[in-house]
Amino acid sequence: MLEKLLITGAAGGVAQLILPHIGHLAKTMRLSDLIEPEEIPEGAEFVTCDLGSEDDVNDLVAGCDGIINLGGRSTEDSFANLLTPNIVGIHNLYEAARLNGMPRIVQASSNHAIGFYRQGERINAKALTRPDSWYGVTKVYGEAVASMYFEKFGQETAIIRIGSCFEKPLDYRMFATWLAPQDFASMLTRIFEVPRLGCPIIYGVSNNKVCWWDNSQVQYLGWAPAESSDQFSSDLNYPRPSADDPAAIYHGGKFINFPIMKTTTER
Ligand code: NAI
Ligand code: 15L
Repeated sequence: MLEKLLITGAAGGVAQLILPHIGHLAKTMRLSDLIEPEEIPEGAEFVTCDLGSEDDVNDLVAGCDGIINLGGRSTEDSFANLLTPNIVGIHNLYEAARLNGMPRIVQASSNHAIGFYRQGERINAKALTRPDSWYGVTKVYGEAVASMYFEKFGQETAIIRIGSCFEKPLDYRMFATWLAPQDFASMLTRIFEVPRLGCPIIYGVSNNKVCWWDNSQVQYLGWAPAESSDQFSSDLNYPRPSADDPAAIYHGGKFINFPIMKTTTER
């Protein structure tokens, strides 16, 4: 059991879904975000922290022996808006970890790091990245930073290419990409239990009937998802996307067609 587990992005959707299932991981929890979460488990502390502030992130990480990093922009945006949370923030987190005893890190990567693969292709952890958006590029960067800190310093990270972690699938494509919050929680349990983690890439997906991702490279974790999106097939009658819709062609679905977004601060 960990002494103190840090969870960034604690006010976000994924954190709020998994928190009820991961109380057993640590004696105490330190939650952090830009904004206060709706639910804070009893006994947990909350610290407001912008991942873009190197000093604040260093203070945040100090004293923690495990980190689940869920904070950041979680969808496509302009490069300017992605830069601080997803690029600078990752730098700050890994530097803070290096300077504070190298707690094991869980890094929330995304299927959008490999979004340009076609749905007919089943890929494993060795597949080259094929990001489908600037957001996906920031996730590839996060994976690269994790790899560099492992090779250089032995910093362990579980890189999770999360599919779609919601209470239930929200559209037709998510029947293939859905990750049940309970399965994410059981994966986290194994990640913090295994004596040696290394720096594996794990596809965060439940035991869905249709699935494009192969986790055979991480069998050593002893994780097997128990849930399946099939349980919703009689209730959720989402229309099947037409054959020329990216949601029917690519792993990353609609992200493939997102335009390059600009903010007023960019030309
Ligand atoms: P979310 O958008 O609901 O939560 C992200 C949280 O990060 C927010 O509460 C936000 O306030 C916080 N945040 C943003 N900028 C920050 C900054 N500069 N400093 C500190 N905190 C900041 O996202 P969600 O769905 O909870 O996702 C969590 C993580 O998992 C994200 O990294 C996302 O990219 C990743 N992910 C999620 C998937 C999903 O199905 N929900 C799929 C693939 C990846
Ligand atoms: C993600 O990376 C996003 O954070 C989430 O909101 C969903 O869009 C998910 O991917 C998905 O591909 O369904």
